[in-house]
Amino acid sequence: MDIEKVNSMDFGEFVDVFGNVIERCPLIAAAVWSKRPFSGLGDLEKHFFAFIDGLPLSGQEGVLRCHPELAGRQLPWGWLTAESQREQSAAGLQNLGAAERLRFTELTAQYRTRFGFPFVLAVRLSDPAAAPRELARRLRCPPAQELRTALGEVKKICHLRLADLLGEQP
Ligand code: 2AL
Repeated sequence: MDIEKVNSMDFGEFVDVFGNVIERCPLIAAAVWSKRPFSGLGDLEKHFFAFIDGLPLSGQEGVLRCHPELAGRQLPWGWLTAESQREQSAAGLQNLGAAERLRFTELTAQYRTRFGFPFVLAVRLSDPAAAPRELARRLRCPPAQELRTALGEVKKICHLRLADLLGEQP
């Protein structure tokens, strides 16, 4: 799909196509539609990112809370969005050994308790061995810093999903 096609979309089509580039946040796509025309992928994603950056803290935490937990076990496919399902499956977290999986699940629970939102990582840019290490490292970060890191991961996921939709190299 090229950018002319994107610019020609009516509101409903745009939200249908881009409604999940930020996980479970079609409202953001609904707002971004007003910013067209877009000159390309970079311009389009800039508006998604600006919307997130402009949210109050409660809204930014809300965006993070819309993400499913990363699963180090057999995934409950039913409640994952198609994009999330593909990404988590490709990440191979379910291939972790039993002890690593248990540790990963424990750490994700600790992370949610500490920060109040789920651990978010752009898993397509990571590998199964790196994800638990990254989780353990980020668990020790100060909350304000971790919020910025987590939103950065949301933006990476958004970039990859937009690149897929536009048929571009990420
Ligand atoms: C996800 C997801 O659904 N896709 C991805 O790359 N990361 N979720 C998460 N909690 O990090």
